[in-house]
Amino acid sequence: MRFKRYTTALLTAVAGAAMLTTPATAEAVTGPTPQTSGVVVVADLSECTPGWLCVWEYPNRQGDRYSRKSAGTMELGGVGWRDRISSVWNRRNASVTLVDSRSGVVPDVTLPVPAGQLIPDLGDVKYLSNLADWNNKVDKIILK
Ligand SMILES: [Ca+2]
Repeated sequence: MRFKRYTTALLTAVAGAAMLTTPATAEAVTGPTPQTSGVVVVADLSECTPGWLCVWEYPNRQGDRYSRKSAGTMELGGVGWRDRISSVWNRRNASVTLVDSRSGVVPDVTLPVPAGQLIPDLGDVKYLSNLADWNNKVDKIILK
């Protein structure tokens, strides 16, 4: 069983400027954003900046958050997020597709998430049958 780190929902950063302090080439942001000088404002990890896709390790936008803005494919295994996502908020202006990668000749299973959609709990979203759900299944996300 994988160890899940629980972080506080608080981080110290200038609200609204947190993403702006991230270099343009760094699309992924996990956990606390580096503190900017001078002002300390509480930002909430359960929030998601408009224009970004945000995912959380627990339902209802709790726990660690991972975010991305630009189009492309996020291979979650490389960043420690495979089979870990429980909550999704697509605040981009384009859809994303959650993918559970299957092996061999079994096709991947996908779940489209339209622009603007919040899924508080992937455990409430059926996976293939009524016997399973999407909680902790996502291996890859395709951002259009
Ligand atoms: Ca999976």
